[in-house]
Formats: sequence, structure tokens, C-alpha cells
Amino acid sequence: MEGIAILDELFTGVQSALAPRGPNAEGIATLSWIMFAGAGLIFLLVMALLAFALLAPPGRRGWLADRRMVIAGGIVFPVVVLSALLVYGLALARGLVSVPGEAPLEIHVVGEQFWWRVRYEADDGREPLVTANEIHIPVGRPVRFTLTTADVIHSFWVPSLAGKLDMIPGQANRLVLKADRPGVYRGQCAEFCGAAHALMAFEVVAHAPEAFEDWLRAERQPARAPPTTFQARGRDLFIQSGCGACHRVRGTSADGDLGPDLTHIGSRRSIAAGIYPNNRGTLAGWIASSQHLKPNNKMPSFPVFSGEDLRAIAAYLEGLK
Ligand code: HEC
Ligand SMILES: [Cu+2]
Repeated sequence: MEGIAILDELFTGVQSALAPRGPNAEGIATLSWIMFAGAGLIFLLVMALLAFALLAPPGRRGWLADRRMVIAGGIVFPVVVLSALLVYGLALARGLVSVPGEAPLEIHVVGEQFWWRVRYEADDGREPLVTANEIHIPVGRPVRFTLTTADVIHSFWVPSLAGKLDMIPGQANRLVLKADRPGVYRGQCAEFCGAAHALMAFEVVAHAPEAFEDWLRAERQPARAPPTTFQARGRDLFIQSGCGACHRVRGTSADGDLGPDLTHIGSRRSIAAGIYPNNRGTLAGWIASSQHLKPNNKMPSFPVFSGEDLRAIAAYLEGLK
């Protein structure tokens, strides 16, 4: 049963290159299958020849040692097969970076130890919209990512949608992808970037185009005022405790830039770069002991709050929809 569950995850999962959900990932998956099948066939052929060489009567296996066999099997065959693969691979790769037709949606993602800063470029001259750790895209429209890093090398990988591309200091890499159907696809940093590297994930949420526009419009709004006195107390604690030195909540005095933008943190599915589900409990736990939950991340734990204060801050953040 365990084995079946793993296979199922492999072919239908939210983070599997074998479960492609867009044309770019599909091209890569097809190439992998061709290589896998080809390698399998060649393996069988070599094993059959080996068995023949070992078991056939000596009089019948002399041709195996013939010089023409060595040239055909050792030079001609690999050159032909590998050249064909190279041509196919290069043609495929060209399709992965070009954007035919429609203007792509431009999203800039910055790798940070150990989270993702996400910026939507506005095409009407407005400021870009900044958020973190959850990337929303419309279905059916190409999206062009500009990938950079604020510190070390990270690697941006959403296996169901596209190949893997590194984020390299001093360089901007471009990745194009398209989602065929609405859904949530998981991504992961794929290059060791420090102690919490394995805890640096994210999600891509693909919406129908109108739903994406709605999301964008809502996300552009400043944070809403706390609706209850308990949440208002949470906001006051948030401001007084200096969270705003690192976090921005648009519409308040918190305008730090070191950590994720929290203006609409309540609407995100997970916290801490895709690691914990987003709810009042995990938010409170994160604030009190972020260093325990994600060792060596750049946010200090805040063990100073009483349980009640912690709940108030968490309720405030949860309400930032
Ligand atoms: C020294 C800078 C710093 C301070 C001060 C700070 N944070 Fe953070 N915070 C960060 C960083 C960096 C992250 C990203 C951690 C990661 O995922 O690697 C983060 C992540 C978070 C997250 C998760 C965000 C997300 O998108 O998943 C929340 C919630 C949060 N902080 C709340 C707070 C609160 C509340 C305070 C004040 C009590 C606070 N932070 C103070 C730097 C800071
Ligand atoms: Cu990383």
C-alpha cells in the first residue's frame, strides 16, 4: 500500500515532474520518458548480447569480436543516438524560453535565505505589487519569471510547471511557464542555500483569468483595519514590538523590508515559505519560536509575549486577508 501511495504521488502529486500541468513541464517530461525508454531498450540489448557472448556455443559467437561490431556498436551507434537526443533537446529548450504571441505576465522572484520575495510588475506605470512565498498566476497565459537572489545561489523549481532554474548573484535569469488548468502546484528551492534550505518551499496558485484579476485587485489594497478590539490590540503589539523593522504592512507604520510583506498574510495558504499551514496556532508558534520551527532563519524568536498577547498578534495577522 505504501508503495502504491508513493507511485500515486509521483504521477498525480503537486510537486512532481512526472505530473506535468503545463506545456513546458510536458516537454521536459516527454524528453525524460524518451530517455528512460531508450536507456531501457539499450540496456536490454546489451544484456542480451552479454548473455549470448557467455552462453552461445563458441563456434557461433565469433562475430561479436569482429572489428566491424566494435565500430558499429562502440562508435556509430552512440554518435547517432546521442546526436539525435541533442538535436531534440536543443529544439525543446528553445521552446522553453520563447513566448509566442501574447504578452506574458511579468513576475520577479527574489530568492532570500530562506523565503521568496515576489513582485508583480504593473504594466500601467504603478508601483509593483510585492508579496511573498505564494505566487498567483492566471491559467492559459504565459508567465515570464525574472529570477534573482538577494544573497546566495537558490534554485527556483516548480516541477509540475517548468524546469529548474538557478538564482545567481549578479545575474537575472528568465523562466517562462504556463499552467493549463487551475490548481495549486508546489515548488521548492533546489540548490543548497544554507541551514534552512530544505525548509524553503512555495506554492503556485493558478486561477481562471478573472479570478486572478480579482486576486490582484484585492492584493493591491492596503491592509484592512482590525475589526475587533482583540485584533486591534494585536496590531498595537505588532507595531510596538518592532516587527515593522523587518515587515511591511501597507497602510500602517510598519514598513520594513528585510522579511516578507505581511499586508495580506491572512490570505496565504501557508507560512514560513510553504512549511506550515496558515492558522492562528501556527502563526503564534512561529512568532514565539521561529528559530525552533526553522533553525537559523533570519527572524529571531520572540519568547517575550504572554500567551494572550501572542494570540492577539496572531489574530491580527490572521485577519489581514
Ligand atoms: C530581524 C527581522 C525580523 C523581525 C524583527 C521580525 N521578523 Fe518576522 N520574519 C523575518 C524573516 C526574515 C522572515 C522569513 C523567515 C523564513 O521563512 O525564512 C519572517 C517571517 C515572518 C512570518 C511568516 C511570513 C510568511 O510569509 O510566511 C510572520 C507571520 C512573521 N515573520 C511575523 C513577525 C512578527 C509578528 C514579528 C514581531 C513580533 C516579526 N515577524 C519580527 C524577519 C523578522
Ligand atoms: Cu534557497
